[in-house]
Amino acid sequence: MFDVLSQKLNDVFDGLRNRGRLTEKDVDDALRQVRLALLEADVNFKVVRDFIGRIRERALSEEVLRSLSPGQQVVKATHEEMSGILGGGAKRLIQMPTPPSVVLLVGLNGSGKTTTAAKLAKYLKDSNQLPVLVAADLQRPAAVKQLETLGGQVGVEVYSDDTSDQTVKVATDGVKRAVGLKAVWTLVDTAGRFQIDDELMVEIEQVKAAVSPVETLLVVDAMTGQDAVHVAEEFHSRIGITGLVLTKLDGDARGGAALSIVSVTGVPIKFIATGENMGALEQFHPDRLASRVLGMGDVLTLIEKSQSTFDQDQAVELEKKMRQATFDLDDFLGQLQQLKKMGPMSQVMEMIPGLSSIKAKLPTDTLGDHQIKIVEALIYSMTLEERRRPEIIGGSRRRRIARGSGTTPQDVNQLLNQFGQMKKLMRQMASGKGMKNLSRMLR
Ligand SMILES: Nc1nc2c(ncn2[C@@H]2O[C@H](COP(=O)(O)OP(=O)(O)OP(=O)(O)O)[C@@H](O)[C@H]2O)c(=O)[nH]1
Ligand SMILES: [Mg+2]
Repeated sequence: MFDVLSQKLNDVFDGLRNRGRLTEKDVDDALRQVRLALLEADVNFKVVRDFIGRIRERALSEEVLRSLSPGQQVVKATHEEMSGILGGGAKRLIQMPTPPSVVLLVGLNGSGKTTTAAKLAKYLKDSNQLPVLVAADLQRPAAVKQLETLGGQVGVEVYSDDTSDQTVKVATDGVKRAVGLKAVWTLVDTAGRFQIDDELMVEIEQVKAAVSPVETLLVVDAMTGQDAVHVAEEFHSRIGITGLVLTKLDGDARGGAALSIVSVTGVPIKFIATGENMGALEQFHPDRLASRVLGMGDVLTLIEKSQSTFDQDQAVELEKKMRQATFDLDDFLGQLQQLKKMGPMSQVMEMIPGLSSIKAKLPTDTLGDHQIKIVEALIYSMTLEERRRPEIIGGSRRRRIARGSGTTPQDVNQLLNQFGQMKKLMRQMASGKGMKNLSRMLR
């Protein structure tokens, strides 16, 4: 997410951080580069102008210039200002005192409404708030089927009515169904259009009047850059939206939409979507996104993701094995599979402080998904006995494993060596000498 922008800002700030003192010229040179990087990322020019102005003022204050680490202070000011233009604190979904709260999903064709509706259903269901999905897109013949399939995947009921061609009726019946099921949320998926047209707006207005949604979420494709900002302005002035969902931030979106849309429309981003799978929806936290863009990592989201994917009992069991140094290749395989569930490695790495800038410098796919696949293939080609006691793997077993996994005996060796080192480290950690060795390794 925002790779190019993030890389450029990191380069500018690395230059600043390393300086003991800053002059007005240093600040202006750095801000000129920040300004260019933002404009190249397709951020609205007015937003950039105000943003740079505010950072300049803060950076040139006595307080910053005379501090011990002026470079750090400028980075801090940039982080705060960036969180600010992204909307400040996180904005949760508004909920009605009497359920079900209705959420209407609107947006242009292909922006990701149907996918987002299903992801949101999963998100709410996972936090124990029963949702019902309503298939109110009667324009595209396959739309109802698509929502039913996705609803099936996430285990949420989908209300549809193939006898009706009245969007308003389907939506209101859907809400009734949710009442009957004592659901907490009703998520209404609506039809998209290729561009904003009157017919679309009138239909949404009618549905809105009929079901009184507490939230009208506009789903926008972040890849469309500045256009996304215009679309949001139009929708907002016509029907009034309460929140935004930015989708496809995993693609090569330059980030401009995210960084301009809140300032321009005054509507908060509530969720961001970073992939096609049903888990790829996050509540939006402006400060965390600013950290990611500025290469400071996003530890909080990483922890939340790992908490939702890692099984607590399994973690306790693993810790015991590590302490007793009985952790074997089979356990290792299990760990890798859990890690994979958190999303593509490139996204996971972005959230680790310091790694996002290293990532850009690594040859593609070191530590990546491809690497994990090779390790998996190697372990799958081993017998259970070999996974438990890798020391029995000699020359002929090594050749067999390499053949079975489409790798070379050297790859087998490499894995065994790395695993051996890892075990040694675990044993040392268990005996208390670990931290010293670990810090030596990391140096
Ligand atoms: N990479 C990526 N793809 C996404 C994301 N969200 C949606 N998509 C894909 O975008 C395409 C369109 O998504 P839909 O959910 O069908 O979009 P829609 O707005 O409902 O489309 P219409 O109903 O035709 O207007 C699908 O192929 C989705 O898988 C995302 O966050 N990342
Ligand atoms: Mg759709």
